[in-house]
Amino acid sequence: MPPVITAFATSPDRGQGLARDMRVRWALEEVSQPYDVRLLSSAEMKEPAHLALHPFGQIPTYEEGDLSLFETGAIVLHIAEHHAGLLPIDAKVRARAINWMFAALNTVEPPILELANAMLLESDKPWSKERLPLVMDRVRDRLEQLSAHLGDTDWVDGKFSAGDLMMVHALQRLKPSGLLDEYPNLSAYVARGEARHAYMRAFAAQLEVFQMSEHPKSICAQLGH
Ligand code: GTB
Repeated sequence: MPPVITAFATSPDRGQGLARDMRVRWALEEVSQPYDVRLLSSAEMKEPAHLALHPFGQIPTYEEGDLSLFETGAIVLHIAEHHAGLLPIDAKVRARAINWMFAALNTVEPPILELANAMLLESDKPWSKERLPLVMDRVRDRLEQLSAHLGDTDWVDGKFSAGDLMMVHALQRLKPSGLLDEYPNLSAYVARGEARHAYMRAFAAQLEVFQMSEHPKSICAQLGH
C-alpha cells in the first residue's frame, strides 16, 4: 500500500505549488515512491478524524501503514531516511544536509512567513505601511547571508539534498514580494529546484487538483478519466 498524504481540496494559491503538501510530493517524487492523496476541505481539516492525525488541523499529513506523521520537516526526513536519493550516505555529510533542512525551517522560513502574513493579512491595518519595511529587511538579512553562503554553487552543500528541497520551497513563498529578484543567485537556485523532473511531476499533480476543482468536467475529458 503506498503512503497516503493529505492536501487542500481547493488550493488557496490556485495550484502554484506553495501549499506544503508540495514538499512531501516533491520528496516522494525524488525517491520514486508512489503515493495516494486524500483531499480535505477547510472544514474537514478541523474535524476529529483529521485532528487525530494532525493536532493543529492542517495539511499535509503522511500515513504509512500504522505510522502517521505531520510537520513537513519530519515527513521529508522520514522519507529521506528510508529511501535513497535525498540524503548523502556519508554520516557527516548527511548530518550537514539535515542541518540545512532545519536551517530552512527554523532560520530562513520564519521571517518569510512573517512577511507573507504582513502582506496578506495585515495590509489593511493602519500600522501596516510603517511595519512592512522592517519585516522586509528581516527577510533581506537572511537572504543576504544565504546568498553569500551559496555563492556560485548549485546547492547549499554539495549535491542536491532534502536540505535544498526544504530551502527552495521556503524561498518560493517570497515570489510575490519581489525580494528574491534582489539576489540573482537565489533566484537561480529556486529555478534550479523547479527545473528538477521530480519537482515538475509534483507540481503537475498539485495543479491537477486545483484544475479539477475549478473545471472538473473539461479536465476529466482531457485526462481521459
Ligand atoms: N509547520 C507545518 C508544516 O510544515 O507541516 C505547517 C503546515 C501548514 O502551514 N499547513 C497549512 C494549512 O494547513 C497549508 S500550507 N493551513 C490551514 C490551516 O492552518 O487551517 C501553508 C500555505 C497556505 C496557503 C498558501 N497560499 O495560499 O499561498 C501557501 C502555503
